[in-house]
Amino acid sequence: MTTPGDRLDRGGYDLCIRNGRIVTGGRIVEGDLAVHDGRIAAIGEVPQSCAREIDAAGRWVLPGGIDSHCHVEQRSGMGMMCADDFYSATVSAAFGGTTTIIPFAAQHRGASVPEVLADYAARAASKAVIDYGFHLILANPDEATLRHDLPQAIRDGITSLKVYMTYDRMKLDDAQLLDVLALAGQEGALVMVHAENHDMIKWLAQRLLDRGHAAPKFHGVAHDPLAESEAAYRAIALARLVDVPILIVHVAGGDTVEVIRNAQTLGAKVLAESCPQYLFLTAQDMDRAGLEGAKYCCSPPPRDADAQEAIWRGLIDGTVQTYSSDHAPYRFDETGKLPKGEATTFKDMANGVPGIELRMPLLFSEGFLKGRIDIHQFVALTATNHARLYGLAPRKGEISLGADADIALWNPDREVRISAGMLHDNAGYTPYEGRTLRGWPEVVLSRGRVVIEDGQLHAERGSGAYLRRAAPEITQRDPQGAVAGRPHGRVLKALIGLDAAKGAA
Ligand code: DUC
Ligand code: ZN
Ligand code: ZN
Repeated sequence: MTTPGDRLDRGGYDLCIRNGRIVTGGRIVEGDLAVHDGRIAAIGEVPQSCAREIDAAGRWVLPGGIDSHCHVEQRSGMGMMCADDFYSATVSAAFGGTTTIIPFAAQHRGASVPEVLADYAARAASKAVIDYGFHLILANPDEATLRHDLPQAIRDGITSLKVYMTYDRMKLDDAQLLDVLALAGQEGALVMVHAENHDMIKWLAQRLLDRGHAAPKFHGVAHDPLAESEAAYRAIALARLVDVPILIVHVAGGDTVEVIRNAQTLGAKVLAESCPQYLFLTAQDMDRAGLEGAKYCCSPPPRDADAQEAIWRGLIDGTVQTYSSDHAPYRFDETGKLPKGEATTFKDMANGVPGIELRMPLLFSEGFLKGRIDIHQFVALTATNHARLYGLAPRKGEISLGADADIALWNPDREVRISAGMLHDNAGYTPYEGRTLRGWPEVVLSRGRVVIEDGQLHAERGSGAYLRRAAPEITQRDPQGAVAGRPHGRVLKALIGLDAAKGAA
């Protein structure tokens, strides 16, 4: 039980949140929380008065969310620029209860990793209003990158990378994936994989287009669930071959959840992420009049009600550890969804949906308040697990003494009818238009600063801080150096020279 003694500092505090329902360390504490110098300084009873007091009666006091998958000021694999910059994306995130984002610094072929990282760092520093780190998207794992640039980036705190198994401009073949995985294993980075079988999609898409099936709904047909589950299985096999953890991003299909669960049962270090679009949208949403369905096209695409149930089960039983937005905002015009106007086919349009602001409200309303998950699962899926997996714990993602005071006060009774006009991103539409959600993050703190209150932003452009991340916990090597579930793994690793990897026993 937290007592009045649970505090870092007995002096006057900068801010106190009073009478809230605080979720901390797997418990619910009814009481107060004090903030000092941007950090959580006391939890429980706070008898002192504070420079600023906030009454949280009837409110849940939760860690601010961490969105570990969002695309900001990024050119996509298809070459299109997304609609949000680091200002609009972080403002939108904060209004939705998120206080940390980890977007991507995206390498395209021909660009060097240091150039890419410097470019994203400069753009974010002058605009972000909440804290942020970066994953690196790696499209060109050549010798120089693998030997020098990538290890340097990882040591500089970019401790996770995303690789693609599809998209002509981004895709790595299996040998390249093995190179990246082996290097990540040596350096203690986590590899995130966009798992879709490129040739299956390309082959299906061409046959569909040849027959005149060009409408947005055919995006869902071309990106068959088997393309996803086959690639996930293959990515996991590649990762197991070199005994390196892997995280499958944006899991959409029920078969893919099953593939991941089976691998985990075998002892493989496989992690997974899913997103609102796979819980709250289906393929039917892409089947709307004209090109309207393009607003719901992302990759992998939303599937059906059975797949939604499978994703819920995966989130509930721990097969899927993180719930991210995969915010990929493209406007419904020639810059994104409609590059060829009325003649745009499903193959031409940018893939992605906006969701950075509604990610948490959707899960709070439809997951927590409707009883599918409890409040601790909500916190783990939206914040704590992201911090642990991406090297930000215990500073971020939890309410604990000494952690950054990144906090959201949720009013569980407030009903909000969703419309694009109330949101703060630049997509210009929302796939969740017209839905009514219950529960809303009314006050949001970032490092103790009140950044959202009374529906207003109170943070300066550029006041967010860059987060140099530690190694993800999962990438710490198994002390036995064995490949989980594969007894001959040690012999193989000795033969291929991976047993001498840094950090191995
Ligand atoms: N992959 C993503 O991660 N986001 C949007 C589209 C895509 O292909
Ligand atoms: Zn992806
Ligand atoms: Zn994405």
